[in-house]
Amino acid sequence: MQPFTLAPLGYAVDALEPHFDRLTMEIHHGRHHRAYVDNANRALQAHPELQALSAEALMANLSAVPESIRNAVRNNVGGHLNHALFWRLMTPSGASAPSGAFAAALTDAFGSIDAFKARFTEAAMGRFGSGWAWLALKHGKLSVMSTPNQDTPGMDGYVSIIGLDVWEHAYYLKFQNRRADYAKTFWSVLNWDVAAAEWQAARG
Ligand code: MN3
Repeated sequence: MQPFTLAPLGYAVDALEPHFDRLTMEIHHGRHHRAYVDNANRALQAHPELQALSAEALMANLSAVPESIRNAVRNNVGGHLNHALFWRLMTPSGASAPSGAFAAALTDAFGSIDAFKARFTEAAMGRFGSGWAWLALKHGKLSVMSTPNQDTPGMDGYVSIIGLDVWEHAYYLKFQNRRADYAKTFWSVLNWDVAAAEWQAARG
């Protein structure tokens, strides 16, 4: 709940080396994510009536947020939510491939795990400019999508399961303009146990 706080990564900043580098993780978590948290709290400071709401609830009903702070909430509460999931998804040493019911659900929805990965990568590459690629769930159905900026799948009633940040700040230091290499490397750091747990939780 509010005020929003920046949770520690839960693992060392260099834990995802050699795939995702230490400096990018330091700056991305410690500065970019912190800025979303600070800006979200600042925007909501003068609106006690909104302070009982979770980040998810705010994003799901932005039209209830006063216009004067709506964009700040959209960008910064969205940024906070998206990044909080992203760090969790990359927790080191989990499963490197999906299994069980989650693997079956992915195969049902996309034909195969490889086909799912190809669709997800396509979403990451197809997002022009800054945004996110997603695996998301709505009414029990898995979909791949992308969102611009810090928009969340939750704005359209979806629950985020797997998200990949495709802002340049997420990859430029190590990969420069090579978003495709970055997106491919994501599969080396994704913890499929966490993704499966997100899917289970989203199914309720
Ligand atoms: Mn980011």
